[in-house]
Amino acid sequence: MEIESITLKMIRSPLKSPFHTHLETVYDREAIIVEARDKDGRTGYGETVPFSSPWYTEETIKTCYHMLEDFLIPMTLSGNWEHPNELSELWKGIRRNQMAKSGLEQAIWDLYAKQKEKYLGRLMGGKKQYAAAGVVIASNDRKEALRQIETFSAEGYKRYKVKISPSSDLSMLAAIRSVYPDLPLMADANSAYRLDDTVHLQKLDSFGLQMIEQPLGVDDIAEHSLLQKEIKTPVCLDESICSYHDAKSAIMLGSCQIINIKMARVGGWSQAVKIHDLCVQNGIPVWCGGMIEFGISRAHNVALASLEGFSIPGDLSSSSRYWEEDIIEPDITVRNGEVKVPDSPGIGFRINEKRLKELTVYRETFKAM
Ligand code: OSB
Ligand code: MG
Repeated sequence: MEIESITLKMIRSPLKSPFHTHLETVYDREAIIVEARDKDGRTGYGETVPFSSPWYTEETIKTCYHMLEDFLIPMTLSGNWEHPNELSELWKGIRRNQMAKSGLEQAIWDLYAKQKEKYLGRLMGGKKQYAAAGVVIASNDRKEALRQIETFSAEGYKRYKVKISPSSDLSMLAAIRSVYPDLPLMADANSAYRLDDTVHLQKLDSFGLQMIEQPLGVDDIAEHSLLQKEIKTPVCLDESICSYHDAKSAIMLGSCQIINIKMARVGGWSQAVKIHDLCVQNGIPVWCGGMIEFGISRAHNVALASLEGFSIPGDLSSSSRYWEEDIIEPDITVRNGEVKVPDSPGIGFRINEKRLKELTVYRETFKAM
């Protein structure tokens, strides 16, 4: 594959409302849009989605920019490769830095799919016409959380995820269950508990949660296996799964019953699909996790969620959940709890160039020699 140039656009936008977790409250979002162009002027788009500070993973917008500018882009423009499938191998000398790799790999896959005139999701083996959508309630205020559930239920979301921590979990879940006894509900702990909290976590079994996401350490696999044996609620791993090897270890040890696949956290499309296939072989249902991202990343997620193993609704909320105006057209919209999977070439959405330009604070183009 020949790539003429790669452009990085740093974008910034406030969220419509603050996103609260026990680790951080996010008010503004930055991202690096990656544009890969071929000699015929076709452009593929990717989105690099770390946060501005390293509270969720170790990567940040600046570390990603550094990795892209100084290593990944020069290697890709000068490297000897034919197919986007070979990028993981080309980049294997660069340890981790999954989110930086993911944004660039996405742009190249989108370009490749556009060259082949195929929808990217289909090219990756996706067959679904609709992807089931869930939404995240991220407020520490119980009244506000209930208000959000009521607002979002107009779109018929098929799964509601609430952020929890030891100080607020029981009161928050009891408040939600008293109003919505049958709501498809799950809880995301973002690593707020220790194995010593097992007795406390057993109390959450009575809330009929679909799962508890990442209760223990961000890089733990072994202790989750011990915890899963003591609680009835299925454990789902998020932060702990950064590679195929992590997923394999978690499955071997029985550390979880469900895996959240975030393309950005595992280094892009090829790794995400490999983990998906492993989970399907082992009977582990997966769902597509979100990163409070802009539309380009969400479009890649919709394509990923069109694969058969994504049998649980993902973090695929509508553009209007976070943004006054998104950078893609049309918006991502959720109807009756589903996003229609597009079928036009590449990511299947156009770019809202005017909005993208408004949000761009810095841009740089790298050309092949
Ligand atoms: O743990 O899944 C998480 C957002 C930022 C960082 C971590 C997480 C999240 C979410 C997804 O919960 C929210 C979304 O994109 O809708
Ligand atoms: Mg999570």
